[in-house]
Amino acid sequence: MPTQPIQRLNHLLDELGQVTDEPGRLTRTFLSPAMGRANQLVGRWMKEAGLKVRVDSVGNLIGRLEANVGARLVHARGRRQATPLQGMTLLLGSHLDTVRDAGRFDGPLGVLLPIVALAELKRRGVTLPFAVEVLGFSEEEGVRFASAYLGSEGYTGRLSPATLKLRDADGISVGEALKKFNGGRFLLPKQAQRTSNLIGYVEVHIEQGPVLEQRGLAVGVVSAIAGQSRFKLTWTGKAGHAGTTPMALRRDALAAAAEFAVGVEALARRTRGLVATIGVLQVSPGAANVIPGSVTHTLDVRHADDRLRRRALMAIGRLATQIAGRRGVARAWQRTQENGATPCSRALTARLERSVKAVQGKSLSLVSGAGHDGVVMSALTPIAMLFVGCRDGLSHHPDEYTSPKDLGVALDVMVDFLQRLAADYTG
Ligand code: HGY
Ligand code: MN
Ligand code: MN
Repeated sequence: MPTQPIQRLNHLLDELGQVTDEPGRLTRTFLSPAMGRANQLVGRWMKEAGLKVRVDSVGNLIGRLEANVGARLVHARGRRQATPLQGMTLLLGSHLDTVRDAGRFDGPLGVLLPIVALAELKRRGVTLPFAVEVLGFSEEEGVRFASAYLGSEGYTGRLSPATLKLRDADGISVGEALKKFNGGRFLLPKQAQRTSNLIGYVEVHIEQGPVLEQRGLAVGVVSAIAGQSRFKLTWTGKAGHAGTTPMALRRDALAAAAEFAVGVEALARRTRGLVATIGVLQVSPGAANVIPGSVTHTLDVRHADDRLRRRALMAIGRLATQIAGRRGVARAWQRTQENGATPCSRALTARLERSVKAVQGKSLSLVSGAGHDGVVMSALTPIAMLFVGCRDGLSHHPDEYTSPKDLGVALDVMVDFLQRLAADYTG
C-alpha cells in the first residue's frame, strides 16, 4: 500500500472502483451486496486513519475523529480557555453508491480524500480542536428507487414516509429494503446531529463538466447546486398485432413516448441553461411483433434558476397532454424527486477558497449542474464544495478520470483548509 498521500488516494480509488454488483462494470446501488463490501473496505481505511466507525440504519458509513482536548484549550498569554469550537464537528463526505457502469471518482473521491488528508495530518502530528465526521452516504444517485439522496435524507432526519413507499424494478419498497437491512425493524431516523454542534459540511467532488480543465485549473469552488425535478411517466395505449393492426387504428404507447422525448429535447435545446434527460425506458409487453401497450420512463429536468425550471415543467406538461390527446394514449406522472437550487454558504466557501488560492494561486467559482448530497445537508448546516477537474468533463462513464496532479492539489487544499480552520480557533 503506497504511503505517499497522492499515490495512496489513487490506490484507494482504484481498489474501491473494483467493488461492484455487476461484473465487468462498476455499479453499486442502495443497500446492495457491493455497497456492504464497500462500507467494510472504506470502514477499514477509516479505522487505519484513527476514526471511530459506524454504519447507521440507512446504510451510511460514518467515521468520527474526536477533537484533541489539548488543542481545544488556548494558551493565550498563559490563560487556558476553551475555544469557540469546543464540542463542534466539521462534516466531510460524499456518496459511496454509483450509477450503472460508473466511473470510480464520482462520490468516492469525496469520502476517500478526507480520510487520506486526516491520516496525513496525523502523520504530521497536527491535531484539531474540533471533531470531524467523514460521511460515506449510502445512496445519492437515485438508481435503485429513482429518488436520489436517500442516504443524506436519512442522516438529516428528512427521509419521508412517502419515500418509503417507492418501489424498485423488483417491486421491493424502500421501507421493505430498509427493514431487511435492519434485521426486520426500521424506524424513520431522526436528525443525526444538532445543527448548533456543526461547523458545516464540505464535499469534495469531481466537476463532472469541462470548465476547470478548459481554464487549466485543478480545483475550484461551487457557488450553487442546480435545482432538479425527477419523474416517472407511464404512457398507456393498446397492445395489438404488429402485422394486422392498421397504422391509423393504433394507440402505440412507444410512439407517443418517443414523440414526447424528441419534444422535450427540442424544448431544452432552445431554453438556455435547461437540461432534460430520459435515462430509463421500459416497453410492455416487449415483443417484436406486438404494438407497445404501455411505456414507463424517467424524466430528469434541471436548471440553476427555479423559476425557469418550473416554467419549463409547465411547457413539458402541456406537450404530454397534447400528444396523449392526439394519439388516444393515457399518460400518468409520478414525481420521484424535487429539489430547489441550493446556494453554498458564502462564509464557509470563503474559508475553502482561501485554501484554494493558497495552494493553486487562484480560484474559480462554478454552478454545479449535477446534484450533490450538499443539497440535503444544507438543511442541517452551511455547505461548501470543492470541485476537482476531470478529463473532458466526462462523468457517469467508466472513462471518468482525474489526474494524480489534480488529486494532489485537492488533497493539499483539504489539508490547508483543516489546518487554517484549526488555527482560526486556537489563537
Ligand atoms: O444526478 C446527479 O446530478 C448526480 O450525479 N447524482
Ligand atoms: Mn456524485
Ligand atoms: Mn453522479
